[in-house]
Amino acid sequence: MRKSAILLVFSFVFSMCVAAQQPAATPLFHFEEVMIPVRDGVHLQTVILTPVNATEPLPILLERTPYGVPEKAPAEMPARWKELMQDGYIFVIQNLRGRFKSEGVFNISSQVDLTDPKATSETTDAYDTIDWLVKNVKGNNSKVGIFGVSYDGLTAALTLLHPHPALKAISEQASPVDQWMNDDDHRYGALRESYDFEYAVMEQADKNKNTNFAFEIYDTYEWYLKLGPLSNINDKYLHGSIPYWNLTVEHPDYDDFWKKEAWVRQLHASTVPNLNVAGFWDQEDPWGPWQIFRHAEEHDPEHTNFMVAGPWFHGQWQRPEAKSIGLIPYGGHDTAKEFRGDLEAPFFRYYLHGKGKKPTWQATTFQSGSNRWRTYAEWPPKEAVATKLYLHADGTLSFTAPKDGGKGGDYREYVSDPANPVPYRMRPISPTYPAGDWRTWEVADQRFVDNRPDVLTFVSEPLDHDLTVTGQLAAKLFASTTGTDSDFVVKLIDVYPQDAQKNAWEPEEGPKPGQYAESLNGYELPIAMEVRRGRYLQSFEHASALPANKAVEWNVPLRDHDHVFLKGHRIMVQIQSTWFPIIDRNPQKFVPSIYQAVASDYVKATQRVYCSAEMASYIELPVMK
Ligand code: PG9
Repeated sequence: MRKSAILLVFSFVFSMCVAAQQPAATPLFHFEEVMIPVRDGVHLQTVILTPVNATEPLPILLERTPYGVPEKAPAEMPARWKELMQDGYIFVIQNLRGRFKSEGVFNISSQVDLTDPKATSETTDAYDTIDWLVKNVKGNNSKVGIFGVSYDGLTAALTLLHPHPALKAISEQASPVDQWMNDDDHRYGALRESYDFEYAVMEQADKNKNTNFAFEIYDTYEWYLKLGPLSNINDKYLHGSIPYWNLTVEHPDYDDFWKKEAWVRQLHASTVPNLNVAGFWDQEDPWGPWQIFRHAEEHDPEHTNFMVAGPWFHGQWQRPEAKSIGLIPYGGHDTAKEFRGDLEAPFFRYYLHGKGKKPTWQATTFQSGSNRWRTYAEWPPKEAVATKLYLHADGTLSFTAPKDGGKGGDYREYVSDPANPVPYRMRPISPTYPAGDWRTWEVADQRFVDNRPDVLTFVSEPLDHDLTVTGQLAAKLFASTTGTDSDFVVKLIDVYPQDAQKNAWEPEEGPKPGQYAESLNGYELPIAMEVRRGRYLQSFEHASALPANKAVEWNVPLRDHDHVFLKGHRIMVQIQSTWFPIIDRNPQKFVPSIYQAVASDYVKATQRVYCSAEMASYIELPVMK
């Protein structure tokens, strides 16, 4: 396998390392690199950036990353620090154990055992690092904050389990919490094939760099299809060389390994003030921050647990600007600058500088559709009423329950063929990280699958008023399969009117290739999408076969959202049984472990979704009154 370094993968981390094109007149930071010792004698490579113009002791803002620390001080202020630097911080960035010059072994799975005094983890490494920093960094005010996005958010969040007394504020942003249940690697046990495999290679193929797997075919849809059964990943390519992939394969079910990895199960209180941040269209970790928020809510007498969410892709709020996602504009707002200036900086100012005011809200969102910031005294807001949007057999959607003998019969059906799976985004599907199209796939116009016979579409009449949906969404299906295992994918979609973008037909500068295809007219914007895997409907711990040809109930959680379906828009639901290669193909025949399935196990199945009075299928929407 050819390995090549990726330079721009996590640009929110690296922008500060490499952004400088023109040297500033005076340096902004003193740069120091140290090796910080932790309890088992391992030393962690750490960079300390102290503002040259500091006039008083400053708090430390720590970031712990597997992706590499800066090699020199930034010559220009990184965009993501600008708002923070109005208050002044000493920035400290550390490579996790086993990455780059940090000693020890890197584990992608974050197991934390606080009962074993000898065990080390990202929780203990952070604790020991903070202890060292407050004692050794010149000019610090003995207060530390920790923050970061994604893996860096995870390492921030893990400090909640045993915070150092000097740790006064955390902002975990897009942290995963349980990689079997959701986020990067699985969805309720269904493997996120392309992500899990490509990420494990990226972080474990070479300690000293981030490695892109060298696909010999550009369209990874074709590559994964040709790959065949999952066992071929090790047999043909990795040969057991990537520990995290081996662990994934060895633990198909929700066993003790994954339960220990699910660190959030140990969190039952708000232990340190924490600003949780989530993206509604986060293509990697949309779920974890909400779980951290909910677990900390179990005991939060001081009200120090906060939630911020917006219509962002993974980490978009830390980009230099965020005025749109894909083709969807944010109504003139630069939501990244507004997030940092009005939410993140004041949060750290209050807890680390002792200035300003504590947030009065529990949740703040940038609501999509209406494009405005909203604050909520509690989440989910009490005003939201669970409302059922029913699927009808004639392909319509409405708030009226189906009646017996309704138009179109009792069900709709399609044939799901693992040899011809539905792509999760328009082909060609480039390798996950190197190209930018991965970031915005969750807002891709779903018209690209409209004509497939294995995708069911249900659509409402145009709305006669705005419909605001705030809180947790879910789908409940009655569905059957002729197979003995199966997946159901549910997509809730906001369909724009045909004249949404009035000038799209006559662009001022003249039509460009592809321009009409990119119009918002009739756009099918996914609001929520999720998959459930039949073998785990009864139990996550013990996979079991589905009864063939029998309708069973499928609960498909669709996460937290805050969206306004505008007047004139229509609501659509799409249902399908493959979503490839983001989700591996279900053989549709029950086998004890899909990692051991052979090619002949992958069979066609006929899927039925029921829409009768007895077996009504619906989406549950938290509608704001
Ligand atoms: N989503 C990535 C990740 C986080 C934590 C564990 C594994 C992967 C990331 O962007 O860092």
